[in-house]
Amino acid sequence: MSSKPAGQHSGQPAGQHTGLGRALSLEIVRVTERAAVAAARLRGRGAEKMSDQAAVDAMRRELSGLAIEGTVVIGEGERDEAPMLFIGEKVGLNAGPKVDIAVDPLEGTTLCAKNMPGAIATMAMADGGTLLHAPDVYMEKIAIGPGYPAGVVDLDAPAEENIRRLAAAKAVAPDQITALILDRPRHADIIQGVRSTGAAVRLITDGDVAGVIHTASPEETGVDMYIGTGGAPEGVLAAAALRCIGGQMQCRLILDTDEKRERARKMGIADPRMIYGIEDMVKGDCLFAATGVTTGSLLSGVKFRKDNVYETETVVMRSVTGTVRYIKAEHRQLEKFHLD
Ligand code: VTB
Repeated sequence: MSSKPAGQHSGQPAGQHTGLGRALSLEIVRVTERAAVAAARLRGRGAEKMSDQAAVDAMRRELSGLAIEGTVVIGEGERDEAPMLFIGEKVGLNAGPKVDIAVDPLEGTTLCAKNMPGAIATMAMADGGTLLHAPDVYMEKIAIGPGYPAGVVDLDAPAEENIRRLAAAKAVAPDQITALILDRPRHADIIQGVRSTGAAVRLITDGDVAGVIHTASPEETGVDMYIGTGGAPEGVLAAAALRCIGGQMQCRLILDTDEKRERARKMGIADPRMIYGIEDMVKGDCLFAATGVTTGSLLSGVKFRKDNVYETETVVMRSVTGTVRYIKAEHRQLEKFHLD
């Protein structure tokens, strides 16, 4: 694992060794913007399924117009359970670079339904065949930001040990460290372990893609570590973001039944106990984008202004250069959103 964006290690001129041209980073911004606006229209309606569906439809419509030969590898589910953006679905104009696509059109459906902070529309795009095909199961995760020597934290070490190691590497006392954790009963031991060192816990109800991204800029977010078990698809998306901005991540799929192990095997996972680093989940160059649906600590949510202008905020990243852009957009041609 490295603490520098992967693309910067390649020694090749930016953008020349990958099908992921610069222009595509603006294209994927459009994709997450559309999904975010569609979902945001349904914020606070208690309508998880409807807002997710609206985001899926919008994302799919926009993806279908891109000059790519795309394959969804992280999507809404298996072909038989998801009519759209299912794993294996081909998207794009079937012209242009072969790419793998990971989508979470509405990450934090509950956050959107309850109009709570932190719902995002997100996707990653990578060179064809380079993204981990992860089944939709749980995944253990630990992530820290850039600038630390490799191996500071260890997925198999107790949480208290990881806090102490990170504090030592940061040259601060453990009580200066904050760990972000999904608020779930399954995390009681981790929360207790972190607090036993004097470190702080910040709890979130949903949204661990953004949670992991928080570790990349601890000065701004106040978050040094992400730890706990969340969805595997969200893990791959978060890994794509860290591949662009740096940091370390270790993950392991929870394949605790024969059925899950078999499903994983069919997706090409030979070792069910494997610990994945960022480069194991995202093997080549990638782009990552997320647009705020509800305002959170990473991004502002969609604003529907009185003067018929919609505002969005998107973060878009490229691994080739490690560039991170925050794009605030004002949309005036509203037909493009296909809202009723
Ligand atoms: C996380 C979180 C998601 O699912 O992955 C979580 O990032 C894990 O699942 O926003 P449980 O809710 O079953 O604990 C979400 O909360 C929803 O997809």
